[in-house]
Amino acid sequence: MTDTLPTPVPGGLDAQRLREAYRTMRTIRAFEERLHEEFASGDIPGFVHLYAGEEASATGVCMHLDDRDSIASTHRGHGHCIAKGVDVKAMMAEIYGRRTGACQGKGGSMHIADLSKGMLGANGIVGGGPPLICGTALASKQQNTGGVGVAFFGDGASNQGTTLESLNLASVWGLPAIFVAENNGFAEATASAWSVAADNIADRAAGFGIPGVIVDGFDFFAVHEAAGEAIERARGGGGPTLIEVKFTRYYGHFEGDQQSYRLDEVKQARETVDCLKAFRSRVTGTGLLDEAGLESIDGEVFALIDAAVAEAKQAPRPTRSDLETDVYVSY
Ligand SMILES: Cc1ncc(C[n+]2csc(CCOP(=O)(O)OP(=O)(O)O)c2C)c(N)n1
Repeated sequence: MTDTLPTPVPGGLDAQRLREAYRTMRTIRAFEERLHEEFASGDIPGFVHLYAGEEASATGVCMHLDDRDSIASTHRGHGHCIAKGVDVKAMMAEIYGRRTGACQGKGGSMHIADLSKGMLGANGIVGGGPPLICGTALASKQQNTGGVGVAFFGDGASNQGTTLESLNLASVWGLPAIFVAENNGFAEATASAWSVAADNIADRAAGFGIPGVIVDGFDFFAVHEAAGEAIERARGGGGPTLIEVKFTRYYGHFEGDQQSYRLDEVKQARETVDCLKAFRSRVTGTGLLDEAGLESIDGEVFALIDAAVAEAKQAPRPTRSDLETDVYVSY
């Protein structure tokens, strides 16, 4: 297969960028599926919330971002971290609570951060991310860096005062901020159809005088296109956008959740609309990439995840004296 593409490329992406998109989504899926198995063995401390099923959102958005840009995440943050370029081995070690982890093993799954990558942190506080992004977007605007801030948050978080206040501030200050509402249908066991007072979260954008867009979260290309428009507008001084991404999460709210509140929607989604399957069929069907190339990416990703788990299990745990480091920041 050559890099000469015979058919129109979706989203204007060339073969290399398409491979990148696939690798990111595959890495997130493999990371999460492996954690699902490993968590059951009891070696991983704390809570783990998996992002499997939602890969197209983090990937489609973060492919437009660079080092000037920052993102704020949620308790379901592994996918956002991977898509923003956080080292996968450091993430795995962090989740295992090891000293080699992204935060020296002190944060765990819900607090992975890497400021050098503009990843402000996974966040255990529902609705904690949007205010952070108003801060970084204001800084980008004042310093004229061209950078944007992206807040990912769930349907549950869309009802938090912090999120609504942030939408208002971002609008009145004309901030280069993008709000990505990841509506996976549930906040813990509460259906968004019951708890969100609007047909669509994106409809709320009108109340803040900003554009609101709804996208199919299983379709990487739809997310990529909507995010591209919003980010370009924000970089050009056009202010914030609210994007609602609709999909389903493949696992429970947290690992161990019995999921008695839902039926067979996951099985159906995996079979019919899965983002990786849809991506594969779109790019191979049009002759842009071939199956062999995608399978070799799969192999590389699985080897990376194997190595990440093996190294994390071998790595030392933080010591008692580590409790006293990284408490204060020196400027
Ligand atoms: C301020 C706050 N309230 C409640 C919780 C408990 N809690 C953790 S996750 C969660 C549900 C969040 O749902 P959503 O925002 O839709 O994200 P999802 O889990 O679906 O990705 C809740 C209520 C919390 N962590 N923080």
